[in-house]
Amino acid sequence: GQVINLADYRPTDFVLERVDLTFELDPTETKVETRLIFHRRENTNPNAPLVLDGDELVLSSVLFDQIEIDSERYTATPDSLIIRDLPASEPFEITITTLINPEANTQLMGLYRSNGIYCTQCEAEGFRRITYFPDRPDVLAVYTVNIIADKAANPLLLSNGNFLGGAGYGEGKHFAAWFDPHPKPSYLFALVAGDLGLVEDTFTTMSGREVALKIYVEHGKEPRAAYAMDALKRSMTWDEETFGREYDLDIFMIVAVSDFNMGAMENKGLNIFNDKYVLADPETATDADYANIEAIIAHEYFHNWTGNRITCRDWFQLCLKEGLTVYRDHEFSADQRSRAVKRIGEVRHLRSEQFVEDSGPLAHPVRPSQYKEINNFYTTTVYEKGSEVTRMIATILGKDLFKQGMDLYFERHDGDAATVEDFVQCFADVSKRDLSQFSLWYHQAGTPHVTVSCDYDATAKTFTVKLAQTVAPTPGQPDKKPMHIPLSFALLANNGAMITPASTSGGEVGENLLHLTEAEQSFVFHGVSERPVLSLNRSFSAPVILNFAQSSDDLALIARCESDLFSRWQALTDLALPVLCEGVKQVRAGQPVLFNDALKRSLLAIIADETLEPAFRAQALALPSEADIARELGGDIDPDAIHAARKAIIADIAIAGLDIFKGLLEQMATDAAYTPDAKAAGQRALKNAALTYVVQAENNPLKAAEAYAKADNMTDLSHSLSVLAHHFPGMTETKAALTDFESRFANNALVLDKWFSIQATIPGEDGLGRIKTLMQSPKFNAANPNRVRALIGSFAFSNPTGFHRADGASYSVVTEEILAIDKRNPQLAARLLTSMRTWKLLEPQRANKARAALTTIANANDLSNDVRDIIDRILT
Ligand code: HT7
Ligand code: ZN
Repeated sequence: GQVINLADYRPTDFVLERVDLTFELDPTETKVETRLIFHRRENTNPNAPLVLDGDELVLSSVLFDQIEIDSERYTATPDSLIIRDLPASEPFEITITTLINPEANTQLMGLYRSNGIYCTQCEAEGFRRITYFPDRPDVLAVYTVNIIADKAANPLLLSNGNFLGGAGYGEGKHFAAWFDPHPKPSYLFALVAGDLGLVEDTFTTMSGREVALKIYVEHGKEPRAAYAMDALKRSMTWDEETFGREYDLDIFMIVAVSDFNMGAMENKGLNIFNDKYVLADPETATDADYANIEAIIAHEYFHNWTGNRITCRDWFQLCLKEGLTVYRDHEFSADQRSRAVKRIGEVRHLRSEQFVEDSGPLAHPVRPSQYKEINNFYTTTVYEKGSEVTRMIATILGKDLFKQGMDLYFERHDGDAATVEDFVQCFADVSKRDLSQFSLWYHQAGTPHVTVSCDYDATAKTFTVKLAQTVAPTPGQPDKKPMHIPLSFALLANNGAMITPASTSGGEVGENLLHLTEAEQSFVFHGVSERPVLSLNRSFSAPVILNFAQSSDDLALIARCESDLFSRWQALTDLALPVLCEGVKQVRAGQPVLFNDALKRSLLAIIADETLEPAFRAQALALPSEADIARELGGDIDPDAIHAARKAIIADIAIAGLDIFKGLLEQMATDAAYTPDAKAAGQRALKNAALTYVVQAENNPLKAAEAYAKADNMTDLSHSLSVLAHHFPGMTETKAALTDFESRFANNALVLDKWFSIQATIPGEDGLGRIKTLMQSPKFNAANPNRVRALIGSFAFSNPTGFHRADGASYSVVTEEILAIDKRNPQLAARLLTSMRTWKLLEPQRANKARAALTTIANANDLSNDVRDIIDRILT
């Protein structure tokens, strides 16, 4: 594959004025007629040919101003159509007819069929699989779409924008016409046809316009779309209230399909969703599912302004829409739920995914400057770190200036295909701040490390905080410059009260905010009359790694007293990680796992504190994961030792706190009917966390089996099932529960995914045999991405002891499967392959086995561009 460079960007030679598409739908031979009106851009080469993108296309005909063109005037391959001898200035019309086979489209890019429904996925470069087109995000045009199809099989014919009309069309067929008045890039095009059930509502916008809201799902699933509809209306209200953004068409549609490569897609006026992120009811969806649905419905809706009204000039600017929109959906969820608990979840996710990406072979800047396969850049760096960068702008500027900057962005760039520089300039303009150093966050890959040391001078009453920042080299970026890092802080007195210093020197200090801008910088707080405890990076104001050897006493004080709940959780994590890492050493040395009481005391005090919300206490109980410990260790990883150490430490805490845990099991139980709100979900989370500890203290499946038997919602049911499966695999109670679950939900694909995933993550080397058996099960369906992610993805990403078996056997099986999947769905295969991005950090025996398996992939013939790109980067 060829490298695409940002530096090579230039506008197209031709300006596209309008697009008229006519689809004659057929499962295996769909005819697409594309009428395009162009004119040559001023001051460009008058002889330049028109170069259109294609991907696996079959051309049927090309017309110029409605007359068939001589074959010498154009060159067509499956991947491009080049037309020569075109007018120097006046507009002209090109009509192209292509033939495509939606049924055979297993990549799920372009027009494909999912369970008998025609649907499209055009981002990033899927439109070129439908027709020849200038398929790039800076080509914006107004679209008219005509859809002709068999009426009985496809009563529903949908596309972007507003419905123009429809009628019968010959024998057994009908047609519908749609017009989208908003100029858009091709990646936002969508078409859906088929037979679906409908859930309807309306929304009145802030200016009083009524918008029809329609969610289409498979027949019979309509009741499961009620929560998605509710989340949509709340999102629309929130965007009006928070960002002043009003919806701009008469209709907003969501279609849920069961085969989808990602979560959802923000096509203008016609979002297409993975049904996992639409369908929910208490019997089949967990609290986490509800929260994800709320977040993703919001995310796609928010794209209407950040992505659609203002789109990206080129795919290097992907974070312009994705990072910003993730920031917006994070803020939405924080406002709808508990802000602190939401932040803890975000940071856990950022560290476990993005920090890992940023320190390994796939590290890249939030705004990359080159790529080989754009599909591989829908990463946690672009999305989640991109969101953190936006959050830092908000932190540095403060709420009001941030709002002014966003308003200016919407005003200045509405209708544009914009760049990251355009975005940052809006904030520089409203704040009169020079944001050039800050912009390094977009351009430098790698997570900054900030080393912290403190010194209190009782005589001078000064407290000095010395900070030093470094960013490790990343692929293609050996040397890094110091960044602008906004660190929120508090100084705590021994009684937990906040100390306000008389003055501060050493650099810019805002309200509780240190602006670290130098490689090394000392901030001095004056007039501090007792030695304070420094709480740094409150609410995770900057996505950095702090190297700060705080004493257990100081951490315990923060865990007990900080008013910022995030920092209390962080202090607990900082108490736990050294204990867990030491435990790993002890296991590897064949010693018993022993640790001091500080962690236990702080943890039990927090979970017994009834003034704290249950959801927060549940987060505290979750302790760092095995992946968190591996990251902290940083190399020579032995997943078995990590698992054993963590298990021993949890068992010890479970025994010490058994009475508290048993009390919580009762206190958090309720007879009230299930509701998915954050408060009720928090109580279930704490109850279920307590259950996990109780069964480990008692080393007996009884309580989990009881919980399974009396569960009246999917959160409790799936949690008790995983406790049984993960802690008591093979036992009678576990087998009975797994069989019961399978038969109860045999006809519900999304719930069966949970059944696959729970079993795929049972720790231990038997995991491999288990997933091999499950892959043979008639219920496994390698063509369905959700099922593949539930089984193979869960095993590779979330079962460290099973996947990283010391004999390397799992690597061979998974890599073989990746090669098979690559033939059907390269995007899915490439994503699964990223599970091996940390192979070099494993202890040598496993690392060698991993390298051998990866080399098999690298040596395979006919790899997709997607997998080739990832394997080349992972292996170097
Ligand atoms: N903007 C959407 C990205 C997306 C996508 C990208 C590549 C291949 C398939 C895809 N489906 C959706 C989703 C979003 O971030 O909102
Ligand atoms: Zn998005």
